[in-house]
Amino acid sequence: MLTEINFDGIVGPSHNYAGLSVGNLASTRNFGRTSRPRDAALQGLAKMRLCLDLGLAQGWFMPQDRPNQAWLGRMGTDMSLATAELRYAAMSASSMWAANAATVSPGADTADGLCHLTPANLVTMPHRSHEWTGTLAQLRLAFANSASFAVHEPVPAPFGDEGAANHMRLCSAHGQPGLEVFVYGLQGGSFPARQHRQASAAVARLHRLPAERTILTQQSEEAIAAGAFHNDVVAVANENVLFTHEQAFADREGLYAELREKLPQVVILEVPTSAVSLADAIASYLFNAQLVTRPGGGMALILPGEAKATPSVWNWLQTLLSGNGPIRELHVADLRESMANGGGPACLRLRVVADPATVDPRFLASADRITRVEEVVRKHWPEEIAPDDLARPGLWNAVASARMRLLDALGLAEL
Ligand code: SUG
Repeated sequence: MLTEINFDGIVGPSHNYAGLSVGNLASTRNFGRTSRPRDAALQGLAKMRLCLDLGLAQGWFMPQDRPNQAWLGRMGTDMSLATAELRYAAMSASSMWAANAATVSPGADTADGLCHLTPANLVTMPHRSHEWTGTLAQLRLAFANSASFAVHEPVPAPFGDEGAANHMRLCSAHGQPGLEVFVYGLQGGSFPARQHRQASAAVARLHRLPAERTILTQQSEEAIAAGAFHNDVVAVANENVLFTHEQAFADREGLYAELREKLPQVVILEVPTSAVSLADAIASYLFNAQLVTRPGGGMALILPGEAKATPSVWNWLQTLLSGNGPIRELHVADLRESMANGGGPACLRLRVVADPATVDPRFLASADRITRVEEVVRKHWPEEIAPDDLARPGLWNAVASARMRLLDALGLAEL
């Protein structure tokens, strides 16, 4: 049966705060803090359990091999000789943010009926630019069924592609044909615009999307300049609902009109700046909630604790619930370790509409399998990583072997 499966990145054992993402305010502000990889991974797993309890289908991706020695080797260096900058990049656990793993177009949208996946090249940020090889390897395993899936290579540099974080799908129901909206950036004040228009257009072509159901729209410059380094920090879509900040898009009226014309049943829930400023939206990650449809109908928002702690946001959400609209429930997840690097609930997951029976079962989660992963994490993930630890060979080895324990537990050692 076709269903939306959320694949979360399991937080890797090298999770740390190296301040690597310019334009991502949390990453910059928390540079130098001591991280808690074990807690980070357990928080992510607890969110997956919450999603299962809500009746949703849940999958996962494995942490990547860190430090990435092969990548350093291609630059003629290694962990002992590399500059701190390269060492940090080689140790990053950033593949946890699976919304940046790939762009996904379900078979209902594509000309050949296959579900197409293109790994994001993530070329704008050095620490993320070497994720795609590990991502492609996992996509090729998880979605090896060629009667259902087509897995592409990433769009070539220099056209930056950040994957599903800059892509939204609107439809009447997950299994029905949808409108695919690609959000690119042109400018962001002093911050980089990471999603290139050419990359969005290339993914739409690779995925064989019909032009009349594909929309390319620009993210507003103010949003990027205020710290919305991806569109999914200021907007999220699910089925026929677009939940967005007033200042998310450069041409909001034009976009809304096109959506209404092409999908008359669209519901646009716009949060005005007068109720929630861009600064509060970005600090709370209100729009980085997972907006999901419960199996019995009705939508729920899975929000980070920071949304509850931000009065303007929490007040606005109470008004939303009392209004009898499509969003009926709020659930709050503690993701503070990921949030401190700018990664909320929606960053941690990649949505794939597919029949779970067509996916490699090693990438599908259940309550029991989550328990097994928690055991590995409790035993092998470092409790803390301070910035100086990143230069310690003992940590490099501990991180690589912790990951192997996880892969062994899930029968994925071939990765
Ligand atoms: O690319 N943070 C990630 C957060 C990604 C969030 N994803 C979505 N919005 N979909 C990023 O900026 C910080 C790593 C560090 O600073 O060490 C980082 O990469």
